[in-house]
Amino acid sequence: MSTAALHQVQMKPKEYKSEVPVVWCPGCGHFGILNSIYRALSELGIDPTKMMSISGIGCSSRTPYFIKSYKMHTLHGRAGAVATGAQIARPDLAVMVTGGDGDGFSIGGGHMPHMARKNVDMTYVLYDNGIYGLTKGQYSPTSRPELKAYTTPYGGPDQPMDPMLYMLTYGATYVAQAFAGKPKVCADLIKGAIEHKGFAYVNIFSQCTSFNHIDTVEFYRDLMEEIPAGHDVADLGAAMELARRPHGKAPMGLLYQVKKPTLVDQLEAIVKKVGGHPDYDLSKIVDISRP
Ligand SMILES: Cc1ncc(C[n+]2csc(CCOP(=O)(O)OP(=O)(O)O)c2C)c(N)n1
Ligand code: SF4
Repeated sequence: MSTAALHQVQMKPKEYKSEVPVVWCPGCGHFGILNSIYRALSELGIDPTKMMSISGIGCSSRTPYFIKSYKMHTLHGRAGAVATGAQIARPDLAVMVTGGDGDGFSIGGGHMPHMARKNVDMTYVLYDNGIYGLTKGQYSPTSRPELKAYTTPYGGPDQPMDPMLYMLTYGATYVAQAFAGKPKVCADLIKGAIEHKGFAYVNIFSQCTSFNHIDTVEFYRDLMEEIPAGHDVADLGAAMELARRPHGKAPMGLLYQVKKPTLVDQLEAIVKKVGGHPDYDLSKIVDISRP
Protein backbone atom coordinates (compact mmCIF):
# COMPACT_ATOMS: atom_id res chain seq x y z
CA MET A 1 0.00 0.00 0.00
CA SER A 2 1.05 3.59 -0.23
CA THR A 3 2.89 4.17 3.02
CA ALA A 4 2.44 7.97 2.93
CA ALA A 5 -0.37 7.73 5.50
CA LEU A 6 1.60 5.23 7.56
CA HIS A 7 4.86 7.16 7.90
CA GLN A 8 3.98 8.44 11.29
CA VAL A 9 6.39 7.06 13.84
CA GLN A 10 10.07 6.73 14.53
CA MET A 11 10.62 3.40 16.22
CA LYS A 12 13.69 1.19 16.39
CA PRO A 13 13.27 -2.42 15.14
CA LYS A 14 13.28 -3.74 18.71
CA GLU A 15 10.45 -1.37 19.65
CA TYR A 16 8.15 -3.37 17.35
CA LYS A 17 8.60 -6.42 19.62
CA SER A 18 5.51 -7.22 21.65
CA GLU A 19 5.59 -8.43 25.26
CA VAL A 20 5.01 -12.05 24.16
CA PRO A 21 8.13 -14.24 24.38
CA VAL A 22 9.16 -15.91 21.10
CA VAL A 23 8.95 -19.68 21.59
CA TRP A 24 10.56 -21.13 18.45
CA CYS A 25 13.28 -23.84 18.62
CA PRO A 26 16.93 -22.74 18.76
CA GLY A 27 18.27 -22.11 15.24
CA CYS A 28 14.81 -21.92 13.61
CA GLY A 29 14.89 -19.75 10.49
CA HIS A 30 11.66 -18.04 11.52
CA PHE A 31 13.70 -15.82 13.92
CA GLY A 32 15.51 -14.30 10.95
CA ILE A 33 12.25 -13.53 9.17
CA LEU A 34 10.69 -11.95 12.28
CA ASN A 35 13.75 -9.73 12.74
CA SER A 36 13.52 -8.72 9.07
CA ILE A 37 9.88 -7.75 9.57
CA TYR A 38 10.82 -5.58 12.59
CA ARG A 39 13.53 -3.95 10.51
CA ALA A 40 11.22 -3.30 7.54
CA LEU A 41 8.54 -1.77 9.79
CA SER A 42 11.11 0.46 11.48
CA GLU A 43 12.65 1.64 8.21
CA LEU A 44 9.20 2.49 6.84
CA GLY A 45 8.10 4.11 10.11
CA ILE A 46 4.89 2.09 10.24
CA ASP A 47 2.57 3.18 13.02
CA PRO A 48 1.56 -0.03 14.91
CA THR A 49 -1.98 1.34 15.14
CA LYS A 50 -2.10 1.41 11.33
CA MET A 51 -1.11 -2.20 10.90
CA MET A 52 -3.10 -5.44 10.93
CA SER A 53 -1.04 -8.62 11.25
CA ILE A 54 -2.98 -11.79 10.42
CA SER A 55 -2.12 -15.49 10.48
CA GLY A 56 -3.53 -19.02 10.41
CA ILE A 57 -1.97 -21.88 12.41
CA GLY A 58 1.65 -23.08 12.53
CA CYS A 59 4.95 -22.12 14.15
CA SER A 60 5.25 -19.32 11.56
CA SER A 61 1.65 -18.32 12.16
CA ARG A 62 2.57 -17.31 15.72
CA THR A 63 4.29 -14.24 14.26
CA PRO A 64 1.48 -11.71 14.94
CA TYR A 65 1.84 -12.37 18.68
CA PHE A 66 5.40 -11.09 18.50
CA ILE A 67 4.67 -7.84 16.66
CA LYS A 68 3.30 -4.65 18.14
CA SER A 69 0.24 -4.09 15.92
CA TYR A 70 -3.42 -5.04 15.67
CA LYS A 71 -3.60 -8.77 15.02
CA MET A 72 -5.79 -11.77 14.33
CA HIS A 73 -4.69 -15.38 14.84
CA THR A 74 -7.34 -17.11 12.73
CA LEU A 75 -8.07 -20.67 11.54
CA HIS A 76 -5.58 -22.96 9.84
CA GLY A 77 -5.38 -21.94 6.17
CA ARG A 78 -7.84 -19.06 6.43
CA ALA A 79 -5.55 -16.11 7.11
CA GLY A 80 -5.73 -14.95 3.48
CA ALA A 81 -9.53 -14.95 3.42
CA VAL A 82 -9.71 -13.02 6.71
CA ALA A 83 -7.05 -10.59 5.50
CA THR A 84 -9.00 -9.98 2.29
CA GLY A 85 -12.05 -9.00 4.34
CA ALA A 86 -9.98 -6.83 6.68
CA GLN A 87 -8.37 -5.05 3.75
CA ILE A 88 -11.72 -4.27 2.11
CA ALA A 89 -13.15 -3.02 5.41
CA ARG A 90 -10.07 -0.97 6.33
CA PRO A 91 -8.11 -0.09 3.19
CA ASP A 92 -6.23 2.52 5.24
CA LEU A 93 -4.36 -0.18 7.20
CA ALA A 94 -1.19 -2.04 6.21
CA VAL A 95 -2.38 -5.65 6.15
CA MET A 96 0.24 -8.39 6.51
CA VAL A 97 -0.23 -12.15 6.51
CA THR A 98 2.51 -14.40 7.89
CA GLY A 99 2.36 -18.18 7.69
CA GLY A 100 3.88 -21.44 6.55
CA ASP A 101 3.89 -23.56 3.41
CA GLY A 102 1.43 -25.96 5.04
CA ASP A 103 -0.94 -23.18 6.11
CA GLY A 104 -0.70 -21.36 2.77
CA PHE A 105 -0.48 -24.15 0.22
CA SER A 106 -2.08 -27.24 1.81
CA ILE A 107 -5.23 -26.32 3.72
CA GLY A 108 -5.12 -22.69 2.56
CA GLY A 109 -4.27 -23.49 -1.06
CA GLY A 110 -7.75 -22.66 -2.28
CA HIS A 111 -7.38 -19.02 -1.22
CA MET A 112 -3.97 -18.23 -2.69
CA PRO A 113 -4.97 -17.86 -6.37
CA HIS A 114 -7.86 -15.57 -5.49
CA MET A 115 -5.86 -13.11 -3.39
CA ALA A 116 -3.40 -12.95 -6.25
CA ARG A 117 -5.86 -12.57 -9.15
CA LYS A 118 -7.99 -10.03 -7.23
CA ASN A 119 -4.84 -8.04 -6.43
CA VAL A 120 -5.80 -7.60 -2.78
CA ASP A 121 -3.60 -4.83 -1.38
CA MET A 122 -1.62 -6.76 1.24
CA THR A 123 1.75 -8.30 2.04
CA TYR A 124 1.93 -12.08 2.31
CA VAL A 125 5.16 -13.37 3.87
CA LEU A 126 5.37 -17.15 3.49
CA TYR A 127 7.89 -18.92 5.74
CA ASP A 128 8.83 -21.84 3.49
CA ASN A 129 10.52 -24.60 5.53
CA GLY A 130 9.26 -27.53 3.45
CA ILE A 131 7.56 -29.18 6.43
CA TYR A 132 4.76 -28.86 8.99
CA GLY A 133 6.78 -27.73 12.02
CA LEU A 134 4.09 -27.13 14.63
CA THR A 135 2.61 -30.62 14.27
CA LYS A 136 6.07 -32.18 14.54
CA GLY A 137 7.26 -32.87 11.06
CA GLN A 138 4.85 -33.94 8.35
CA TYR A 139 5.60 -33.61 4.65
CA SER A 140 4.26 -30.41 3.00
CA PRO A 141 3.55 -29.23 -0.58
CA THR A 142 7.06 -27.76 -0.81
CA SER A 143 8.86 -30.81 0.67
CA ARG A 144 11.44 -32.43 -1.54
CA PRO A 145 10.83 -36.15 -2.26
CA GLU A 146 14.13 -36.97 -0.50
CA LEU A 147 12.69 -35.76 2.81
CA LYS A 148 12.09 -38.60 5.24
CA ALA A 149 9.49 -37.24 7.64
CA TYR A 150 7.04 -38.99 9.98
CA THR A 151 4.41 -39.35 7.26
CA THR A 152 6.97 -40.26 4.58
CA PRO A 153 9.53 -42.56 6.25
CA TYR A 154 10.76 -43.77 2.84
CA GLY A 155 10.70 -40.31 1.18
CA GLY A 156 7.83 -38.59 -0.60
CA PRO A 157 5.83 -39.87 -3.57
CA ASP A 158 5.41 -36.58 -5.46
CA GLN A 159 7.13 -33.45 -6.71
CA PRO A 160 7.12 -30.19 -4.73
CA MET A 161 5.15 -27.21 -5.99
CA ASP A 162 6.97 -23.96 -6.73
CA PRO A 163 5.41 -20.94 -4.99
CA MET A 164 7.12 -18.50 -7.38
CA LEU A 165 5.67 -20.05 -10.55
CA TYR A 166 2.31 -20.39 -8.82
CA MET A 167 2.11 -16.74 -7.77
CA LEU A 168 3.31 -15.44 -11.13
CA THR A 169 0.74 -17.59 -12.90
CA TYR A 170 -2.16 -16.38 -10.78
CA GLY A 171 -1.40 -12.71 -11.21
CA ALA A 172 0.36 -11.53 -8.04
CA THR A 173 1.72 -8.05 -8.79
CA TYR A 174 4.83 -8.28 -6.54
CA VAL A 175 6.69 -11.58 -6.31
CA ALA A 176 9.97 -11.95 -4.42
CA GLN A 177 12.04 -14.66 -2.77
CA ALA A 178 14.84 -14.84 -0.22
CA PHE A 179 16.36 -16.95 2.53
CA ALA A 180 16.02 -16.28 6.28
CA GLY A 181 19.82 -16.27 6.60
CA LYS A 182 19.96 -13.05 4.54
CA PRO A 183 18.17 -10.61 6.88
CA LYS A 184 19.03 -7.45 4.93
CA VAL A 185 17.72 -8.94 1.66
CA CYS A 186 14.58 -10.15 3.46
CA ALA A 187 13.97 -6.76 5.11
CA ASP A 188 14.37 -4.91 1.80
CA LEU A 189 11.97 -7.25 0.00
CA ILE A 190 9.41 -7.01 2.83
CA LYS A 191 9.73 -3.21 2.76
CA GLY A 192 9.08 -3.23 -0.98
CA ALA A 193 6.10 -5.52 -0.44
CA ILE A 194 4.54 -3.24 2.19
CA GLU A 195 5.00 -0.22 -0.06
CA HIS A 196 3.59 -2.03 -3.10
CA LYS A 197 -0.05 -1.25 -3.89
CA GLY A 198 -1.52 -4.67 -4.63
CA PHE A 199 -0.92 -8.31 -3.74
CA ALA A 200 2.71 -8.68 -2.69
CA TYR A 201 4.03 -12.18 -2.10
CA VAL A 202 7.42 -12.80 -0.44
CA ASN A 203 8.59 -16.42 -0.21
CA ILE A 204 11.31 -16.86 2.41
CA PHE A 205 13.13 -20.17 2.83
CA SER A 206 13.49 -20.92 6.54
CA GLN A 207 15.27 -23.89 8.08
CA CYS A 208 13.28 -26.08 10.49
CA THR A 209 16.09 -27.34 12.71
CA SER A 210 13.87 -29.83 14.55
CA PHE A 211 12.12 -31.73 11.74
CA ASN A 212 13.53 -31.00 8.29
CA HIS A 213 17.05 -32.38 8.33
CA ILE A 214 17.74 -31.96 4.62
CA ASP A 215 16.78 -28.32 3.98
CA THR A 216 19.56 -26.94 6.14
CA VAL A 217 21.15 -23.49 6.18
CA GLU A 218 23.96 -24.87 3.98
CA PHE A 219 21.42 -26.33 1.55
CA TYR A 220 19.59 -23.01 1.16
CA ARG A 221 22.86 -21.04 0.86
CA ASP A 222 23.90 -23.27 -1.98
CA LEU A 223 20.45 -23.28 -3.60
CA MET A 224 20.00 -19.54 -3.87
CA GLU A 225 21.38 -17.27 -6.52
CA GLU A 226 20.92 -13.52 -6.81
CA ILE A 227 18.72 -12.39 -9.67
CA PRO A 228 21.00 -11.13 -12.46
CA ALA A 229 21.49 -7.36 -12.72
CA GLY A 230 19.46 -6.05 -15.63
CA HIS A 231 16.48 -8.35 -15.01
CA ASP A 232 13.33 -6.45 -16.05
CA VAL A 233 10.89 -6.85 -13.13
CA ALA A 234 7.95 -5.91 -15.37
CA ASP A 235 8.65 -8.82 -17.75
CA LEU A 236 6.43 -11.73 -16.70
CA GLY A 237 8.09 -14.15 -19.13
CA ALA A 238 11.56 -13.32 -17.79
CA ALA A 239 10.33 -13.73 -14.19
CA MET A 240 8.84 -17.12 -15.03
CA GLU A 241 12.03 -18.23 -16.73
CA LEU A 242 14.02 -17.38 -13.56
CA ALA A 243 11.41 -19.07 -11.37
CA ARG A 244 11.72 -22.23 -13.49
CA ARG A 245 15.29 -22.58 -12.15
CA PRO A 246 16.88 -23.42 -15.53
CA HIS A 247 20.29 -23.99 -13.88
CA GLY A 248 18.89 -25.57 -10.72
CA LYS A 249 19.32 -22.41 -8.60
CA ALA A 250 16.45 -20.65 -6.84
CA PRO A 251 16.28 -16.92 -7.66
CA MET A 252 16.80 -14.50 -4.75
CA GLY A 253 15.41 -10.97 -5.00
CA LEU A 254 12.50 -9.25 -6.70
CA LEU A 255 11.28 -11.30 -9.68
CA TYR A 256 8.23 -9.33 -10.69
CA GLN A 257 6.45 -6.06 -9.98
CA VAL A 258 3.72 -4.29 -11.95
CA LYS A 259 1.02 -1.72 -11.19
CA LYS A 260 -2.60 -2.83 -11.57
CA PRO A 261 -5.87 -1.72 -9.98
CA THR A 262 -6.44 -3.36 -6.60
CA LEU A 263 -9.62 -5.11 -5.47
CA VAL A 264 -10.68 -1.98 -3.56
CA ASP A 265 -9.98 0.19 -6.66
CA GLN A 266 -12.25 -2.08 -8.71
CA LEU A 267 -15.00 -2.07 -6.09
CA GLU A 268 -14.85 1.72 -5.82
CA ALA A 269 -15.11 2.00 -9.61
CA ILE A 270 -18.29 -0.12 -9.58
CA VAL A 271 -19.82 1.95 -6.78
CA LYS A 272 -18.97 5.13 -8.70
CA LYS A 273 -20.61 3.73 -11.82
CA VAL A 274 -23.85 2.61 -10.22
CA GLY A 275 -24.02 4.75 -7.04
CA GLY A 276 -26.84 7.31 -7.19
CA HIS A 277 -28.62 5.27 -9.87
CA PRO A 278 -32.29 4.68 -8.87
CA ASP A 279 -31.83 0.91 -9.29
CA TYR A 280 -28.85 0.88 -6.97
CA ASP A 281 -30.14 0.15 -3.53
CA LEU A 282 -28.08 -2.12 -1.31
CA SER A 283 -31.01 -2.89 1.00
CA LYS A 284 -32.95 -4.29 -2.01
CA ILE A 285 -30.06 -6.62 -2.80
CA VAL A 286 -29.97 -7.76 0.82
CA ASP A 287 -33.76 -8.27 0.78
CA ILE A 288 -33.53 -10.55 -2.29
CA SER A 289 -31.26 -12.90 -0.38
CA ARG A 290 -33.54 -13.16 2.67
CA PRO A 291 -35.14 -16.64 3.10
C1 LIG B 1 -8.29 -27.60 10.47
C2 LIG B 1 -6.92 -27.99 10.98
N1 LIG B 1 -6.29 -29.01 10.41
C3 LIG B 1 -5.06 -29.34 10.84
C4 LIG B 1 -4.48 -28.67 11.87
C5 LIG B 1 -3.11 -29.09 12.36
N2 LIG B 1 -2.05 -28.21 11.96
C6 LIG B 1 -1.69 -27.16 12.73
S1 LIG B 1 -0.41 -26.30 12.09
C7 LIG B 1 -0.31 -27.36 10.76
C8 LIG B 1 0.73 -27.17 9.68
C9 LIG B 1 1.83 -26.25 10.06
O1 LIG B 1 2.80 -26.16 9.04
P1 LIG B 1 3.18 -24.80 8.33
O2 LIG B 1 1.97 -24.02 8.00
O3 LIG B 1 4.07 -25.13 7.18
O4 LIG B 1 3.95 -23.96 9.44
P2 LIG B 1 5.27 -24.24 10.32
O5 LIG B 1 4.75 -24.82 11.61
O6 LIG B 1 6.14 -25.18 9.57
O7 LIG B 1 5.86 -22.88 10.49
C10 LIG B 1 -1.29 -28.34 10.83
C11 LIG B 1 -1.48 -29.41 9.83
C12 LIG B 1 -5.18 -27.58 12.44
N3 LIG B 1 -4.65 -26.83 13.41
N4 LIG B 1 -6.40 -27.28 11.97
S1 SF4 C 1 9.42 -27.00 14.88
FE1 SF4 C 1 10.65 -26.21 13.18
S2 SF4 C 1 9.47 -24.47 12.38
FE2 SF4 C 1 8.69 -24.93 14.42
S3 SF4 C 1 9.86 -23.59 15.81
FE3 SF4 C 1 10.91 -25.57 15.76
S4 SF4 C 1 12.47 -25.32 14.16
FE4 SF4 C 1 10.97 -23.68 13.86
